[in-house]
Amino acid sequence: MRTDTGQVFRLEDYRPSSFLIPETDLTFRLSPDSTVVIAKLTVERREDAPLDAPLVLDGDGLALKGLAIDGMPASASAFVATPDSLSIPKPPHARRFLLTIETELAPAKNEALMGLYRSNGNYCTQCEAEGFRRITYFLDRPDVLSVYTVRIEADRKEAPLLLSNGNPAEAGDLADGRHYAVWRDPFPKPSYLFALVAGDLGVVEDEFVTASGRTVKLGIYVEHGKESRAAYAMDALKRSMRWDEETYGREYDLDVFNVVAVSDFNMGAMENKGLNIFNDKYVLADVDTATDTDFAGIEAVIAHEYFHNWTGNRITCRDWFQLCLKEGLTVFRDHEFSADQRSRAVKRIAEVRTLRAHQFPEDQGPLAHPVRPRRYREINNFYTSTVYEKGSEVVRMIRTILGAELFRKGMDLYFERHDGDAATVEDFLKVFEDVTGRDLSQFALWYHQAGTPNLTVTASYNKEASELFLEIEQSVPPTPSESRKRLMHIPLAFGLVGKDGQDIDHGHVDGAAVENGIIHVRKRRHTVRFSDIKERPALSLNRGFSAPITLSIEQTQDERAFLARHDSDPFSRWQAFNSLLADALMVGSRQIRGGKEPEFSSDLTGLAGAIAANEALEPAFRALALALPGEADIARELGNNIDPDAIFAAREALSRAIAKANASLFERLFAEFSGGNTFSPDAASAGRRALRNALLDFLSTSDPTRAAKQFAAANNMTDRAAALTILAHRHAAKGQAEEALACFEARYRSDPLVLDKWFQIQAAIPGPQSVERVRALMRHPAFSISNPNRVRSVIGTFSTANQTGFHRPDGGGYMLFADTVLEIEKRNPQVSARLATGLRSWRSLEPVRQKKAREALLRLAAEPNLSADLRDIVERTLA
Ligand code: B3K
Ligand code: ZN
Repeated sequence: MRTDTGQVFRLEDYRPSSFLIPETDLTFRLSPDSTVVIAKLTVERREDAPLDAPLVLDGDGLALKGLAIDGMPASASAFVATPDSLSIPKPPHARRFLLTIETELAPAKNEALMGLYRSNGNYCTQCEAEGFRRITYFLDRPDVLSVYTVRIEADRKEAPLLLSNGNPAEAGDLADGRHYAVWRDPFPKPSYLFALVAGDLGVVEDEFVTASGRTVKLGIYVEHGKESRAAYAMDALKRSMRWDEETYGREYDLDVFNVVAVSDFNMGAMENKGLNIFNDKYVLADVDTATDTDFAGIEAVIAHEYFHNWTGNRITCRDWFQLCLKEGLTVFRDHEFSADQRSRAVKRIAEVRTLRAHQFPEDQGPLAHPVRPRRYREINNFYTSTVYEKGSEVVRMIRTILGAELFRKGMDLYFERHDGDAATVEDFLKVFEDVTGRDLSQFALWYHQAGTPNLTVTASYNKEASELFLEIEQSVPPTPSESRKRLMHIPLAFGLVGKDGQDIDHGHVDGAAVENGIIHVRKRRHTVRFSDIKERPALSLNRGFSAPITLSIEQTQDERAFLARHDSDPFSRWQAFNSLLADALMVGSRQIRGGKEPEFSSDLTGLAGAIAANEALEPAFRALALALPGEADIARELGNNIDPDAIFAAREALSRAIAKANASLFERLFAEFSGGNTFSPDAASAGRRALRNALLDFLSTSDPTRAAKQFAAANNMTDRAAALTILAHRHAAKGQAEEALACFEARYRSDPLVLDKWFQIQAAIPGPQSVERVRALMRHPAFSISNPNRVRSVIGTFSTANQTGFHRPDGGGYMLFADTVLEIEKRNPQVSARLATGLRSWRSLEPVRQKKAREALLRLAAEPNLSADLRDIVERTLA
């Protein structure tokens, strides 16, 4: 494990490398405990680099076994090798020379899951961001692009399958039951995109004919016996390939495209050129084992990694500060893909919910950073919601500002101009400036400035003059190390909704640039005057969530209820109702803290019923609308002095109130949406299941019998898991929950991926007992502290989705959390650091919990020899 050196990397320190490696030739002699890697690197001095420039290659925990320069063994005085670097102070003067480097690895002992490691007896790799240096010494930086030839040798029995990037070139037998395969990737790529897989896996094969008529062989590799569970992923892959051709004119470029599913993986998946490696959670699905959310997740991640082939691989990043260049853009592309495949409105609402749940607290807490950070200590800690999700929102705003046509023109220019490059955010913005002639420098602040901007809007209507005035004021709150903020360009989509629910045509406007239904806020204050407005309209602002901001606006409950019923923009319609629910919950939680019973208006509970019953709305939308804001959402809205128990109680009370007010309606709708139809994972069917399960949750607040029935009769995992969650969380009659949990466990005992749902459901059971419950789950035979999926299911769920348990006032949750983080830290720093972000909002807690949370953080900080990953998170969280 690399411990912290305290080194800070700065964007302004970027310098091109003095040396390049145009060709990389790797040989792997695989064995679990001593794999030999022979790297033949063609090194080239950059034309403008000085002759006396030393060559310093990156390493991480490496053991050098041999070094030759131009075929001659290097003398001991010619180089300095440490586990973390290989320096050649006086490299040959020739422009090009050949380095032959031999290293030896023990993949079976690699628990960090970076570099070459073992998962379920198979060999696999993960190199982004800096894992390649755990395989061999290299210029392990994304602006050094190389053409790779990879030869893999392994025992034929242990590893009949040998895969790497690019196209297969050669294969054959060797002595002693071993065999080999050679792969060649003609596209120059950075080392982080290198991949190798060797092992014994089943495969699902298919073909895709590209728009220009080339046939691509597709393969998805999974554990033997799970092939049928890869069918949906294959279908999603083919749809992604077609979509990228149709939407962006991007064709796939190799003869083969392989996806491998592994069970030990630090994140979701990895876009290695031609050989994507996936967490099996994002590949395996069928009716019996996967929920609708799982199916949607697989579709999105398959698409995301595939889309990286152009946005990430063909055009990569100059340095890791530019991470959003590939990630934000590729998230935007996968969001649009899912919107096209499913319901655009529902997808947009789901995106915003995710952004608010993850990115907003990041932006508003100690770990806030710009979409393009300027400094980092550990790059692994910057694969954040800000880089990904806010990064995607920024690209979306570019499209909103430019319009779809010019956006596409800019993207075409980006691909044309930068194919084969390691590019920057400036390069990306420049293509849009060039196709439009616009100056995007103010807009570029979205990349450079952290923090969630706020717009305060005040409306006044003058009936005599038929005029509506909007006063708009922008502010960007200070964030760590950025106290002064500059004014941003915020595209605010809006509508004025008349009494009949129709948008009012706002012909005459002055005060700020208003075009195509968008107010372009660029100054601190704007006054927008609409004339010829005959009646006071309802204001629908930030339609479609056109900008990732918070809005402060005085709006009556009636006005919001009106928008919830009539707004033509589905996002704003959802938003209007959701904000009514959030307000009610905030008031309710204050009442509870004041020792009162919370009260909810019949207007609100009635509106919930009206939405549930509105057949003009798609079921998935109705389900989303009925989902109460989460406990963490309410905490974020409240901002400080948070008491999670009060929020929880308010939420429970509102659930009961809505259920009670709509009992017979919900019962009728529940029956209407029940039906023994055969399962299909399509979005419309999933929407119907979502609505029915939302209704079931309400109905179960008084009587969990229906949930028990559904659990027993379910013909798909969505309904089964929903029923089990209700039984376990809603204090079902004694024994009912235990019985269902035992039944689920027995059924899926041998399938850890499915058992994760069982872990998650239990780790999220609210209440003070959950600390002990989670400790017990961690002793379950199926739990493993070295498997990231298990860790995320148990301790990850506990710390992010169990507010009352994790934030137990005596600090018991934090103690368990700190113990576990340290336990994982010894094996896998990346996972421990990610987990540790679960305490980032500690300052917004009420004083008693705040003190306990701080103690847990201080305990982590006091630990000697922390990894760079964890120390970085802990120190920034405490700062
Ligand atoms: N690019 C990878 C993420 C790698 C994370 C390294 N710590 C997956 C993705 O975003 O597609
Ligand atoms: Zn990505």
